[in-house]
Amino acid sequence: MAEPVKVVVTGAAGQIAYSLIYQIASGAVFGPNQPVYLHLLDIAPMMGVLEGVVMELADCALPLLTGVLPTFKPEEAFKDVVAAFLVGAMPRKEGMERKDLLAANVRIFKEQGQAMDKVARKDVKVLVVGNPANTNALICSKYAPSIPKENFTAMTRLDQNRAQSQLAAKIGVPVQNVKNVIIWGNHSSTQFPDASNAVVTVGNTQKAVPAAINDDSYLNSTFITTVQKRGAAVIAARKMSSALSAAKAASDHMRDWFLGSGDRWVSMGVVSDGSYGTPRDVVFSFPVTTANGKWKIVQGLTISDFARKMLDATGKELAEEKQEALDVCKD
Ligand code: NAX
Repeated sequence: MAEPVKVVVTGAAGQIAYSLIYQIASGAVFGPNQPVYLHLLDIAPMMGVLEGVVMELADCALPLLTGVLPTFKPEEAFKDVVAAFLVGAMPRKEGMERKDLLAANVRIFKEQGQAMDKVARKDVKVLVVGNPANTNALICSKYAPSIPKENFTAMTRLDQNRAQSQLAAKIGVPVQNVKNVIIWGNHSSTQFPDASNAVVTVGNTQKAVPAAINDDSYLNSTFITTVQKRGAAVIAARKMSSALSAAKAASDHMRDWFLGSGDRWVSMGVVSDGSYGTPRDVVFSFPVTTANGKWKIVQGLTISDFARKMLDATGKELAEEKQEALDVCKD
Protein backbone atom coordinates (compact mmCIF):
# COMPACT_ATOMS: atom_id res chain seq x y z
CA MET A 1 0.00 0.00 0.00
CA ALA A 2 1.14 3.56 -0.81
CA GLU A 3 1.48 6.26 1.88
CA PRO A 4 -1.89 8.03 2.50
CA VAL A 5 -2.44 11.35 0.71
CA LYS A 6 -4.23 14.26 2.37
CA VAL A 7 -7.26 15.56 0.49
CA VAL A 8 -9.53 18.43 1.47
CA VAL A 9 -13.20 18.91 0.69
CA THR A 10 -14.77 22.27 1.57
CA GLY A 11 -18.49 22.72 2.06
CA ALA A 12 -18.15 19.30 3.62
CA ALA A 13 -21.51 19.43 5.40
CA GLY A 14 -23.35 20.30 2.18
CA GLN A 15 -25.20 18.17 -0.32
CA ILE A 16 -22.56 17.75 -3.05
CA ALA A 17 -19.94 16.83 -0.46
CA TYR A 18 -22.27 14.19 0.95
CA SER A 19 -21.82 12.18 -2.27
CA LEU A 20 -18.31 13.32 -3.10
CA ILE A 21 -16.67 12.34 0.18
CA TYR A 22 -17.79 8.75 -0.25
CA GLN A 23 -16.42 8.60 -3.79
CA ILE A 24 -13.02 9.90 -2.69
CA ALA A 25 -12.86 7.61 0.34
CA SER A 26 -13.88 4.54 -1.64
CA GLY A 27 -11.04 4.85 -4.18
CA ALA A 28 -12.97 6.20 -7.18
CA VAL A 29 -10.70 9.23 -7.53
CA PHE A 30 -7.14 8.29 -6.58
CA GLY A 31 -7.37 4.62 -7.40
CA PRO A 32 -8.02 1.38 -5.49
CA ASN A 33 -4.51 1.25 -3.97
CA GLN A 34 -4.20 4.82 -2.69
CA PRO A 35 -5.19 5.42 0.96
CA VAL A 36 -6.57 8.88 1.74
CA TYR A 37 -6.71 11.09 4.81
CA LEU A 38 -9.73 13.42 4.49
CA HIS A 39 -9.75 17.01 5.70
CA LEU A 40 -13.32 18.32 5.88
CA LEU A 41 -13.85 22.09 6.03
CA ASP A 42 -17.11 23.87 6.70
CA ILE A 43 -18.14 26.94 8.67
CA ALA A 44 -18.35 26.85 12.48
CA PRO A 45 -22.20 26.64 12.70
CA MET A 46 -22.08 23.45 10.57
CA MET A 47 -19.69 21.51 12.84
CA GLY A 48 -22.56 19.52 14.41
CA VAL A 49 -23.83 18.39 11.00
CA LEU A 50 -20.28 17.62 9.93
CA GLU A 51 -19.86 15.41 13.00
CA GLY A 52 -22.75 13.32 11.65
CA VAL A 53 -20.99 12.97 8.29
CA VAL A 54 -17.83 11.85 10.10
CA MET A 55 -19.84 9.22 11.99
CA GLU A 56 -21.31 7.93 8.74
CA LEU A 57 -17.87 7.73 7.16
CA ALA A 58 -16.72 5.58 10.07
CA ASP A 59 -19.81 3.43 9.64
CA CYS A 60 -18.91 2.86 5.97
CA ALA A 61 -15.84 0.87 7.18
CA LEU A 62 -13.79 1.93 4.16
CA PRO A 63 -10.37 0.25 3.94
CA LEU A 64 -8.74 3.17 2.08
CA LEU A 65 -9.79 5.84 4.57
CA THR A 66 -6.98 6.26 7.09
CA GLY A 67 -8.34 9.27 8.98
CA VAL A 68 -10.67 12.28 8.98
CA LEU A 69 -10.11 15.83 10.22
CA PRO A 70 -13.30 17.93 10.51
CA THR A 71 -12.54 21.63 10.98
CA PHE A 72 -13.74 25.20 10.43
CA LYS A 73 -10.19 26.57 10.21
CA PRO A 74 -8.88 26.97 6.64
CA GLU A 75 -5.22 26.75 7.72
CA GLU A 76 -5.84 23.35 9.32
CA ALA A 77 -7.92 22.17 6.40
CA PHE A 78 -5.40 23.02 3.66
CA LYS A 79 -2.28 21.83 5.49
CA ASP A 80 -0.20 19.51 3.29
CA VAL A 81 -3.07 18.52 1.00
CA VAL A 82 -2.31 17.15 -2.49
CA ALA A 83 -5.83 17.79 -3.77
CA ALA A 84 -8.45 20.38 -2.84
CA PHE A 85 -12.10 20.14 -3.80
CA LEU A 86 -13.47 23.63 -3.15
CA VAL A 87 -17.20 22.97 -3.02
CA GLY A 88 -18.27 25.26 -0.17
CA ALA A 89 -19.87 28.52 -1.19
CA MET A 90 -22.70 30.76 -0.13
CA PRO A 91 -25.99 29.77 -1.75
CA ARG A 92 -28.12 32.34 -3.51
CA LYS A 93 -30.83 33.60 -1.14
CA GLU A 94 -34.15 35.10 -2.13
CA GLY A 95 -33.84 38.68 -3.29
CA MET A 96 -30.05 38.41 -3.63
CA GLU A 97 -28.62 40.01 -6.75
CA ARG A 98 -26.05 38.14 -8.83
CA LYS A 99 -23.51 40.81 -7.94
CA ASP A 100 -24.07 40.26 -4.17
CA LEU A 101 -23.62 36.54 -4.61
CA LEU A 102 -20.39 37.07 -6.53
CA ALA A 103 -19.11 39.46 -3.87
CA ALA A 104 -19.87 37.05 -1.00
CA ASN A 105 -18.27 34.09 -2.73
CA VAL A 106 -15.23 35.80 -4.11
CA ARG A 107 -14.32 36.82 -0.53
CA ILE A 108 -14.47 33.17 0.56
CA PHE A 109 -12.09 32.16 -2.24
CA LYS A 110 -9.71 35.01 -1.53
CA GLU A 111 -9.42 33.83 2.09
CA GLN A 112 -8.98 30.21 1.05
CA GLY A 113 -6.31 31.16 -1.52
CA GLN A 114 -4.40 33.00 1.20
CA ALA A 115 -4.62 29.97 3.49
CA MET A 116 -3.44 27.61 0.75
CA ASP A 117 -0.57 29.91 -0.06
CA LYS A 118 0.63 29.51 3.54
CA VAL A 119 0.09 25.85 4.28
CA ALA A 120 -0.72 23.72 1.21
CA ARG A 121 1.82 21.75 -0.80
CA LYS A 122 3.08 23.76 -3.76
CA ASP A 123 1.94 21.01 -6.12
CA VAL A 124 -1.62 20.90 -4.75
CA LYS A 125 -4.26 20.39 -7.45
CA VAL A 126 -7.29 22.60 -6.86
CA LEU A 127 -10.76 22.06 -8.30
CA VAL A 128 -13.32 24.81 -7.69
CA VAL A 129 -16.94 23.65 -7.77
CA GLY A 130 -18.60 26.46 -5.76
CA ASN A 131 -20.13 29.14 -7.97
CA PRO A 132 -19.23 31.33 -9.75
CA ALA A 133 -16.69 28.52 -10.18
CA ASN A 134 -14.47 29.99 -12.93
CA THR A 135 -14.04 33.36 -11.28
CA ASN A 136 -13.65 31.86 -7.81
CA ALA A 137 -10.78 29.72 -9.17
CA LEU A 138 -9.12 32.79 -10.64
CA ILE A 139 -9.35 34.70 -7.35
CA CYS A 140 -8.10 31.73 -5.36
CA SER A 141 -5.06 31.50 -7.63
CA LYS A 142 -4.39 35.24 -7.41
CA TYR A 143 -4.21 35.02 -3.60
CA ALA A 144 -1.98 31.94 -3.66
CA PRO A 145 0.92 33.28 -5.74
CA SER A 146 3.39 30.64 -4.47
CA ILE A 147 1.34 27.88 -6.15
CA PRO A 148 1.49 27.65 -9.99
CA LYS A 149 -1.54 29.08 -11.82
CA GLU A 150 -1.92 25.80 -13.71
CA ASN A 151 -2.89 24.13 -10.44
CA PHE A 152 -6.19 26.03 -10.17
CA THR A 153 -9.11 24.73 -12.20
CA ALA A 154 -12.89 25.12 -12.29
CA MET A 155 -15.46 22.43 -12.88
CA THR A 156 -17.29 22.19 -16.21
CA ARG A 157 -17.19 18.40 -16.19
CA LEU A 158 -20.82 18.16 -15.13
CA ASP A 159 -21.76 20.13 -18.25
CA GLN A 160 -19.55 17.83 -20.33
CA ASN A 161 -21.14 14.72 -18.83
CA ARG A 162 -24.61 16.15 -19.44
CA ALA A 163 -23.71 16.92 -23.07
CA GLN A 164 -22.19 13.49 -23.66
CA SER A 165 -25.26 11.81 -22.21
CA GLN A 166 -27.65 13.89 -24.37
CA LEU A 167 -25.74 13.00 -27.55
CA ALA A 168 -25.56 9.28 -26.69
CA ALA A 169 -29.32 9.20 -26.07
CA LYS A 170 -30.03 11.04 -29.32
CA ILE A 171 -27.90 8.62 -31.34
CA GLY A 172 -29.01 5.59 -29.35
CA VAL A 173 -25.60 4.32 -28.15
CA PRO A 174 -24.13 3.69 -24.67
CA VAL A 175 -22.77 6.92 -23.13
CA GLN A 176 -19.14 5.76 -23.27
CA ASN A 177 -19.37 5.46 -27.07
CA VAL A 178 -19.41 9.26 -27.38
CA LYS A 179 -16.23 11.26 -26.82
CA ASN A 180 -14.63 14.66 -27.38
CA VAL A 181 -17.68 16.84 -26.83
CA ILE A 182 -16.41 20.21 -25.56
CA ILE A 183 -17.66 22.75 -23.05
CA TRP A 184 -16.16 26.15 -23.78
CA GLY A 185 -16.08 29.14 -21.44
CA ASN A 186 -17.94 29.87 -18.24
CA HIS A 187 -19.93 27.43 -16.07
CA SER A 188 -23.00 29.61 -16.54
CA SER A 189 -25.76 30.02 -19.07
CA THR A 190 -23.26 31.46 -21.58
CA GLN A 191 -21.27 28.21 -21.73
CA PHE A 192 -20.91 26.72 -25.21
CA PRO A 193 -21.50 22.96 -25.42
CA ASP A 194 -19.90 22.06 -28.76
CA ALA A 195 -20.42 18.70 -30.49
CA SER A 196 -18.71 19.66 -33.77
CA ASN A 197 -15.55 17.63 -33.00
CA ALA A 198 -17.25 14.85 -31.05
CA VAL A 199 -17.01 11.29 -32.32
CA VAL A 200 -19.24 8.29 -31.73
CA THR A 201 -18.71 4.55 -32.06
CA VAL A 202 -21.66 2.90 -33.73
CA GLY A 203 -21.20 -0.84 -34.08
CA ASN A 204 -17.55 -1.20 -35.07
CA THR A 205 -17.13 2.14 -36.78
CA GLN A 206 -16.26 5.58 -35.55
CA LYS A 207 -18.23 8.50 -36.98
CA ALA A 208 -18.32 12.24 -36.50
CA VAL A 209 -21.24 13.11 -34.21
CA PRO A 210 -22.60 15.83 -36.58
CA ALA A 211 -22.73 13.23 -39.38
CA ALA A 212 -24.32 10.60 -37.12
CA ILE A 213 -27.02 13.03 -35.96
CA ASN A 214 -27.36 14.79 -39.32
CA ASP A 215 -29.40 17.65 -37.87
CA ASP A 216 -27.44 20.88 -37.51
CA SER A 217 -30.42 22.80 -36.22
CA TYR A 218 -30.65 20.36 -33.27
CA LEU A 219 -26.92 20.65 -32.56
CA ASN A 220 -26.93 24.46 -32.79
CA SER A 221 -30.06 25.03 -30.71
CA THR A 222 -31.91 22.33 -28.70
CA PHE A 223 -28.74 20.44 -27.75
CA ILE A 224 -27.04 23.62 -26.52
CA THR A 225 -30.00 24.97 -24.55
CA THR A 226 -30.77 21.57 -23.01
CA VAL A 227 -27.24 21.38 -21.59
CA GLN A 228 -27.21 25.04 -20.56
CA LYS A 229 -30.53 24.68 -18.72
CA ARG A 230 -30.06 21.20 -17.29
CA GLY A 231 -29.19 22.51 -13.83
CA ALA A 232 -32.45 24.49 -13.71
CA ALA A 233 -34.40 21.44 -14.92
CA VAL A 234 -32.98 19.33 -12.09
CA ILE A 235 -33.88 22.02 -9.54
CA ALA A 236 -37.43 22.22 -10.92
CA ALA A 237 -37.85 18.44 -10.55
CA ARG A 238 -35.90 17.75 -7.36
CA LYS A 239 -36.44 21.07 -5.58
CA MET A 240 -32.73 20.96 -4.87
CA SER A 241 -29.73 21.52 -7.13
CA SER A 242 -27.69 18.74 -8.77
CA ALA A 243 -25.64 16.95 -6.14
CA LEU A 244 -25.06 13.30 -7.08
CA SER A 245 -24.09 14.21 -10.65
CA ALA A 246 -22.01 17.19 -9.49
CA ALA A 247 -20.06 14.95 -7.09
CA LYS A 248 -19.53 12.35 -9.84
CA ALA A 249 -18.25 15.09 -12.17
CA ALA A 250 -15.86 16.43 -9.52
CA SER A 251 -14.51 12.89 -9.06
CA ASP A 252 -14.10 12.47 -12.82
CA HIS A 253 -12.26 15.79 -13.12
CA MET A 254 -9.77 15.07 -10.35
CA ARG A 255 -9.27 11.41 -11.32
CA ASP A 256 -8.43 12.34 -14.91
CA TRP A 257 -6.08 15.09 -13.74
CA PHE A 258 -4.19 12.70 -11.43
CA LEU A 259 -4.40 9.50 -13.44
CA GLY A 260 -4.64 10.76 -17.06
CA SER A 261 -7.44 11.17 -19.61
CA GLY A 262 -6.10 8.62 -22.11
CA ASP A 263 -7.30 9.28 -25.66
CA ARG A 264 -10.31 11.36 -24.57
CA TRP A 265 -10.58 15.12 -24.35
CA VAL A 266 -12.01 16.46 -21.13
CA SER A 267 -13.28 19.96 -20.42
CA MET A 268 -11.71 21.91 -17.56
CA GLY A 269 -11.80 25.58 -16.61
CA VAL A 270 -8.12 26.59 -16.70
CA VAL A 271 -6.28 29.91 -16.73
CA SER A 272 -6.47 31.03 -20.35
CA ASP A 273 -3.29 31.61 -22.33
CA GLY A 274 -5.35 33.29 -25.07
CA SER A 275 -5.81 30.06 -27.07
CA TYR A 276 -8.63 30.28 -29.64
CA GLY A 277 -8.77 34.06 -29.29
CA THR A 278 -10.13 33.89 -25.73
CA PRO A 279 -9.31 36.57 -23.13
CA ARG A 280 -6.07 35.84 -21.30
CA ASP A 281 -5.97 35.37 -17.54
CA VAL A 282 -9.57 34.38 -17.01
CA VAL A 283 -10.46 30.80 -16.04
CA PHE A 284 -11.95 29.55 -19.31
CA SER A 285 -13.16 26.02 -20.01
CA PHE A 286 -11.21 24.38 -22.84
CA PRO A 287 -10.87 20.86 -24.19
CA VAL A 288 -7.72 19.44 -22.59
CA THR A 289 -5.86 16.18 -22.40
CA THR A 290 -4.14 15.18 -19.18
CA ALA A 291 -1.05 13.08 -18.56
CA ASN A 292 1.52 12.86 -15.72
CA GLY A 293 -0.56 15.20 -13.55
CA LYS A 294 -0.57 18.02 -16.12
CA TRP A 295 -3.24 19.31 -18.51
CA LYS A 296 -2.67 20.59 -22.03
CA ILE A 297 -5.19 22.52 -24.15
CA VAL A 298 -6.14 20.66 -27.35
CA GLN A 299 -4.88 22.88 -30.17
CA GLY A 300 -5.62 23.26 -33.88
CA LEU A 301 -9.42 22.93 -33.87
CA THR A 302 -11.38 24.83 -36.50
CA ILE A 303 -13.65 27.49 -35.05
CA SER A 304 -16.74 28.16 -37.19
CA ASP A 305 -18.41 31.59 -37.36
CA PHE A 306 -21.13 30.25 -35.06
CA ALA A 307 -18.57 28.95 -32.56
CA ARG A 308 -16.67 32.27 -32.71
CA LYS A 309 -19.75 34.16 -31.57
CA MET A 310 -20.39 31.69 -28.75
CA LEU A 311 -16.76 31.80 -27.55
CA ASP A 312 -16.72 35.60 -27.65
CA ALA A 313 -19.95 35.87 -25.63
CA THR A 314 -18.80 33.58 -22.82
CA GLY A 315 -15.31 35.16 -22.85
CA LYS A 316 -16.86 38.62 -22.49
CA GLU A 317 -18.89 37.45 -19.49
CA LEU A 318 -15.77 36.02 -17.84
CA ALA A 319 -13.80 39.23 -18.40
CA GLU A 320 -16.64 41.20 -16.78
CA GLU A 321 -16.88 38.79 -13.83
CA LYS A 322 -13.13 39.04 -13.33
CA GLN A 323 -13.30 42.84 -13.15
CA GLU A 324 -16.19 42.74 -10.66
CA ALA A 325 -14.34 40.18 -8.54
CA LEU A 326 -11.11 42.20 -8.52
CA ASP A 327 -13.07 45.29 -7.44
CA VAL A 328 -14.60 43.32 -4.53
CA CYS A 329 -11.20 42.02 -3.44
CA LYS A 330 -9.73 45.53 -3.21
CA ASP A 331 -11.98 46.28 -0.18
P1 NAX B 1 -24.92 23.32 -0.05
O1 NAX B 1 -25.53 24.63 0.31
O2 NAX B 1 -25.67 22.06 0.22
O3 NAX B 1 -23.52 23.19 0.69
C1 NAX B 1 -22.58 24.22 0.72
C2 NAX B 1 -21.79 24.08 1.98
O4 NAX B 1 -20.74 25.05 1.94
C3 NAX B 1 -22.60 24.36 3.25
O5 NAX B 1 -22.45 23.30 4.17
C4 NAX B 1 -22.00 25.65 3.77
O6 NAX B 1 -22.03 25.75 5.18
C5 NAX B 1 -20.58 25.53 3.25
N1 NAX B 1 -19.83 26.80 3.25
C6 NAX B 1 -20.29 28.06 3.07
N2 NAX B 1 -19.29 28.94 3.22
C7 NAX B 1 -18.17 28.23 3.49
C8 NAX B 1 -16.83 28.59 3.76
N3 NAX B 1 -16.43 29.87 3.80
N4 NAX B 1 -15.94 27.59 4.00
C9 NAX B 1 -16.32 26.30 3.99
N5 NAX B 1 -17.60 25.90 3.76
C10 NAX B 1 -18.50 26.86 3.50
O7 NAX B 1 -24.53 23.46 -1.60
P2 NAX B 1 -24.16 22.31 -2.65
O8 NAX B 1 -25.42 21.87 -3.30
O9 NAX B 1 -23.28 21.31 -2.02
O10 NAX B 1 -23.38 23.20 -3.74
C11 NAX B 1 -22.12 23.76 -3.47
C12 NAX B 1 -21.70 24.71 -4.58
O11 NAX B 1 -21.57 24.02 -5.81
C13 NAX B 1 -22.69 25.85 -4.86
O12 NAX B 1 -21.94 27.06 -5.02
C14 NAX B 1 -23.29 25.46 -6.19
O13 NAX B 1 -23.76 26.59 -6.91
C15 NAX B 1 -22.12 24.81 -6.86
N6 NAX B 1 -22.37 23.94 -8.02
C16 NAX B 1 -21.47 23.95 -9.03
C17 NAX B 1 -21.57 23.14 -10.13
C18 NAX B 1 -20.55 23.15 -11.21
O14 NAX B 1 -20.77 22.45 -12.20
N7 NAX B 1 -19.45 23.89 -11.13
C19 NAX B 1 -22.73 22.22 -10.29
C20 NAX B 1 -23.42 21.92 -9.01
C21 NAX B 1 -23.55 23.07 -8.04
O15 NAX B 1 -24.66 23.84 -8.42
